[in-house]
Amino acid sequence: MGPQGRYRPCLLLLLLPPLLPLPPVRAAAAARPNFVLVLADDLGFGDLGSYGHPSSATPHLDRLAARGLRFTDFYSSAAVCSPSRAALLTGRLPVRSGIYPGVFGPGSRGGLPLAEVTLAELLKAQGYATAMVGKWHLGYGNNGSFLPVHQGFDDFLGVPYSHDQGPCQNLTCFPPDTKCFGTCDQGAVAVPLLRGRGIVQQPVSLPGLAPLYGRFCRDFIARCARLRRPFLLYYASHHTHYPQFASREFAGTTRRGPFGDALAEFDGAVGQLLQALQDNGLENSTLVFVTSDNGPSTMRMARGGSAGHLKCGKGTTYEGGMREPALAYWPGRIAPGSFHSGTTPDQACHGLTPLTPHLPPLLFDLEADPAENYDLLQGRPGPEVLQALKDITLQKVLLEQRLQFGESQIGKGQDPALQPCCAPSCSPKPSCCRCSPQ
Ligand code: CSN
Ligand code: MG
Repeated sequence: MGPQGRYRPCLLLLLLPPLLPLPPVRAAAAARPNFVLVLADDLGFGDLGSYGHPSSATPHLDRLAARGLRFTDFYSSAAVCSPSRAALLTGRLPVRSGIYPGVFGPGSRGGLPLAEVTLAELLKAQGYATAMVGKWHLGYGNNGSFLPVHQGFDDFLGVPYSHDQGPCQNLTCFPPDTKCFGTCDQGAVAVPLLRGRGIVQQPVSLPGLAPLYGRFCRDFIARCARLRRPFLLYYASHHTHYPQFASREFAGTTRRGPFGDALAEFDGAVGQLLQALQDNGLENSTLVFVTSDNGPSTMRMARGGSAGHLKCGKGTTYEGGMREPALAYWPGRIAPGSFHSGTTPDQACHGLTPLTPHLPPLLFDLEADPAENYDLLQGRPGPEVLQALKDITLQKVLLEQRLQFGESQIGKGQDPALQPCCAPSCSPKPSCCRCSPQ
């Protein structure tokens, strides 16, 4: 169906173990499985080898797909980052928690309200160890008051928002010395790397991130295994958001250029996570779930990803903006090889085309026309199409009557003084907020 009024499966429900009779020993182990939730950034439906991309090299993800469950119509809850992530962690529609319109910036006053119950808080209450690495993008607040450590995560190593939300023109994105493409946001402080609530690098060394995250995750998994503690590990990669970057190990190694190198580093990181699970004997007691926050940035052309045959991408509610690659892997629980069914930019999502609200909505038959090329309401729609439109419109009205909008957190606006700064009293800001890595 069309851009508005869609109902999406809640990831929380998917995370519940299927109710199968199990022998007693395995039942005990599976009673509190570990969860590794891997979220890519702006990765498109058509970017992985296992989703049909002809030149991507994604062997680790493709192995997950072959040995696990590959979703063919899994949806994110929003076409951009912050609202999608809010929904992923709370199971609630983004408008309920106030994560609209758009995304958080470096000095945003708002954040995911602390009263929201996150997946991490739920599992922590069940005795789980919880950790997050990577991109948060649910608010920084006053001195980090909205960070993951206030939302149920015991530990956090990562970046509070997108890595293009600070100047990047002199940063190295691909070692040894290829600079980042473009200038990113020059009016903001340099993008920091945080541990807990503290700033450990500003600017962050982008090529150093995946190796740092890898070490953090290996240590965390090994520690949980040693303590026999079930865990939630949320790995929110910066790949494949612009500007693309990768460590020395992946720079210049692929057939898809900068995008391909970043994607390869993401794939390699997933491979390392699986290796760590295997090394600690946890593969059969861990659900690994991989998806993306929203569709590819088609405005960046070859430096953004690909939605495959789906229409448009990030920032739009066409299929390319919200239908995501998604893989679930749990040996012994999920049968291998299962799938869940199901580039030039299109004019409708060209950078110069203004975003268009559609009222009445567009109506597509996504089984017959997943590319959303043929609006069923154009021409002379038959009675069953008109009835479908009526039903959907009614459902939308009913939903909106029940739906309580949270106060807009992003609408609270920005205060430059709230931007994270490793030298809080320095001047002039934002350029003085720079400290060497410790
Ligand atoms: S997003 O990308 O954070 O992955 O959604 O880096 O919508 O204005 C989106 N935006 C900066 C971004 C700005 C981003 C916006
Ligand atoms: Mg994103």
